[in-house]
Amino acid sequence: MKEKTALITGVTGQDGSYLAELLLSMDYRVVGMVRRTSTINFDRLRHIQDNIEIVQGDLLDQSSMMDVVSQFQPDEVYNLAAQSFVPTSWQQPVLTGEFTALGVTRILEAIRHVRPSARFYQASSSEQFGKVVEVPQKETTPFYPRSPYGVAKVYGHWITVNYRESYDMFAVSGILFNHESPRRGLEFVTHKVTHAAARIKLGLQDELRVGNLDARRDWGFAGDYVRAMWLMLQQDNPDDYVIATGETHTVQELCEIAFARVGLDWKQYVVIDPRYVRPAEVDLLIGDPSKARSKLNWAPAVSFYDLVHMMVDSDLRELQDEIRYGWHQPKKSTDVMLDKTVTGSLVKTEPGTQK
Ligand code: NAP
Ligand code: G4F
Repeated sequence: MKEKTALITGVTGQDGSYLAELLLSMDYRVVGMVRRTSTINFDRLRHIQDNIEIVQGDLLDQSSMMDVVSQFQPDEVYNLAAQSFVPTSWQQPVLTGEFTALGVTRILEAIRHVRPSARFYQASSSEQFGKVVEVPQKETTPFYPRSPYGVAKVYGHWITVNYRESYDMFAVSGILFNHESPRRGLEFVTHKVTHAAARIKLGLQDELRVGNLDARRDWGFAGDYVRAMWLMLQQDNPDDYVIATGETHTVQELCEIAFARVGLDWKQYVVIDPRYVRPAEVDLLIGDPSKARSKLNWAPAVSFYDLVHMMVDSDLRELQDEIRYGWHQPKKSTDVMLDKTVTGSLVKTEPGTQK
């Protein structure tokens, strides 16, 4: 008999898979909530799929949330499910609000009515800081979101605080800065760049089209960040924490390191494509993780440089396997597929001259 049961929404995502691994290693009973899809999307869970229990549910559907919580009576609930890609939030702002904002209230309501003793983790985001009013950003920095996604996450954050204060629930928000891994979706800039560098090295692609090379992010490794989620639920009192490395890097630096890893000069391959420039940009994110360091005893183990190398190496290995085993169409990202439909002029970058 396992001592604790954890319910993870968004278990098929990047963080869900790392968190499930971590909890299994600590002998939890792990229940993953998945929504119905027309094809199976358990790629990130393949190595642990026999050790977790899967249940169907959807953040859009209140009764499914109630049923899942009632059936499994979890001790800990990690709400990682969301529409998590910022550009999509301008194309689908209402759906983003339904998943990423109201979805949080639905799961909090399910816990309040069915299992009020469960400890709840909400996946808040550094996107909430948006057009930053303080550098570095910490727990007390005011929010100024810059996308429908950021706005939805601010709602999710405050509804979590509100349920904690209104109903005395153990509900916390982790304000996590960008975290990446070889399991990151291919549309996010880190994986887009490392995958393209590997594809170009192998002759599968000629160029990489990106948006704003000057944007700065505080990038860490997802495996380190899920440990912080778990630590937040083990404290005596519920509280919110910034999780970050405390370092910031530009998208251009990301390109330099990734292409250098495969022996290429990024300037020869990277093209600025206005289609990837956002209607409102978050220019600079850098977190101050002091509170997490002192109260949770948490610190990241993987540096930005090692993270980029880890991702490039993994992409190269995977693509080489795909070629070796005769998959004549190695994996392409959505962006590479979409690039075919681009119209309008494209500008080759000159370092330092991009917008
Ligand atoms: P991800 O890879 O995009 O995973 C999102 C997960 O949510 C997937 O499992 C997805 O299921 C699920 N989902 C989406 N809509 C759903 C719905 N209506 N009902 C049930 N499940 C649904 O995201 P991630 O990078 O792991 O991030 C995890 C969470 O942390 C997200 O809430 C994200 O917004 C937040 N966050 C991420 C970062 C970061 O840098 N990674 C930073 C701060 C906060 P499918 O597989 O079916 O699509
Ligand atoms: O990798 P990104 O798409 O991540 P973004 O927008 O920072 O959001 C991620 O981190 C958040 C935490 O801060 C999460 F809450 C959220 O769910 C998600 O995981 O873009 C990073 C930066 C942006 O400034 C973007 O404008 O890279 C810039 N960028 C430049 N060219 C690009 C591209 N981003 C993408 N996705 N694709 C490009 O071609």
